Amino acid sequence: MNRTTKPTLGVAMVGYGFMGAAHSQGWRVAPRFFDLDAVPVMRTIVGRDAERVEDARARFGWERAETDWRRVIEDPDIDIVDICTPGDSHAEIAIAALEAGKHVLCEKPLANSVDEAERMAEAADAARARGIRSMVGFSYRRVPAIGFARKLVQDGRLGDIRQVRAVYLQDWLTDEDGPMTWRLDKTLAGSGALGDIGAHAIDLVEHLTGSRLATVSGTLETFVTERPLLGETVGLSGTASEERGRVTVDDAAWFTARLAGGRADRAVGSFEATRYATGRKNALRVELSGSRGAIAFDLEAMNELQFYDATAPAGEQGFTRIIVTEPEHPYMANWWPTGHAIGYEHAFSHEVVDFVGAITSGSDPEPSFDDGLHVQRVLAAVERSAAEGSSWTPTAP
Ligand code: SOE
Repeated sequence: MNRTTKPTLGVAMVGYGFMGAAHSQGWRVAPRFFDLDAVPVMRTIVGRDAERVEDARARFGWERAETDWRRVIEDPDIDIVDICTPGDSHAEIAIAALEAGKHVLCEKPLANSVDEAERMAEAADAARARGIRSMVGFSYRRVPAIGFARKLVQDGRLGDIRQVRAVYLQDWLTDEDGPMTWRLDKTLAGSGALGDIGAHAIDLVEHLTGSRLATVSGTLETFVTERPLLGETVGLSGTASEERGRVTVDDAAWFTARLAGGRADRAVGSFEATRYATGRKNALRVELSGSRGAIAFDLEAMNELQFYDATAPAGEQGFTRIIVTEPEHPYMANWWPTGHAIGYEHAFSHEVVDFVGAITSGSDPEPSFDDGLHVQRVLAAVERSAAEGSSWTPTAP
């Protein structure tokens, strides 16, 4: 099909912060590098501040700017609603969009509470019956090294996975005078490091192994309970104002888990999520230890995967550093010649490719809102366990 004769899908994106920038890049670039069966058209960007959203529109290349998300829900030119707002508005926007027949891509974590996530999953089920698709933006599933690792697991190259280790380490809160941002406010973010980055670690382990975290036991900690209020946003943080506010979320979360089903049935796992890991900028690390082999991944070296083949002759065993930049690796054939690396933003293009692919082929994209609901239940179980003194807490309803 010629690009100019392909059907189009009108996209509206709600939110224009860090994630709005990343998603804009995904929508813009994906149809230029991948042969999609429908071309997404960046119609409308939505944000509450008229001046800022207009600025974002011009910078990211959207056709129109709106200050009320309800306008795009009513707009017949919009087929897809992409939600990049803080978690407190996910449920309301997603449910309204699904009921209006729009496909919905929603940033992670799916919601701020299990109750909201349940209502979103119900709306997604009802919409699915009408051919409307929904997906959660756990973008790291779309890193080629993760796709490749998953294939090794599925092909049985690790055998039975007995132990998993997953950490997500950042350090942008180590400065005690760093200002409050929405990510430190429970009413906006739902939780702290646990939901913001721990959710990625949970999703990635479940995606790689096909297993579920069935019970958890955890602890949460808030090191700095008061911070200056935010002046101007800069990156993840910003400038400080004179006034101070209370931090209402965890700074760090640790938990252990027992897994069930999939390749890591009856495995045990340890998880850590923190924004106080001095010197670690964006280190999402996952290690899976199995009866036939092991893998280790670190997002700070995202084009690499470490693979240990325990079936190799004894004298030749050792972790092999595989550079995941070959056309044989997931998504890579559409980018650069062999050996040329990709970066953080590419995962958002891959997310668009997979979401549009599901819409045009009439299949269900993953992670589904049900998957997002399950992650929400794990987060809630960790919080309950921490409140009750690290007791073993089931994640099932
Ligand atoms: C901030 O901690 C953050 O931007 C997360 O919100 C994202 O999900 C992660 O991709 C990078 O870090």
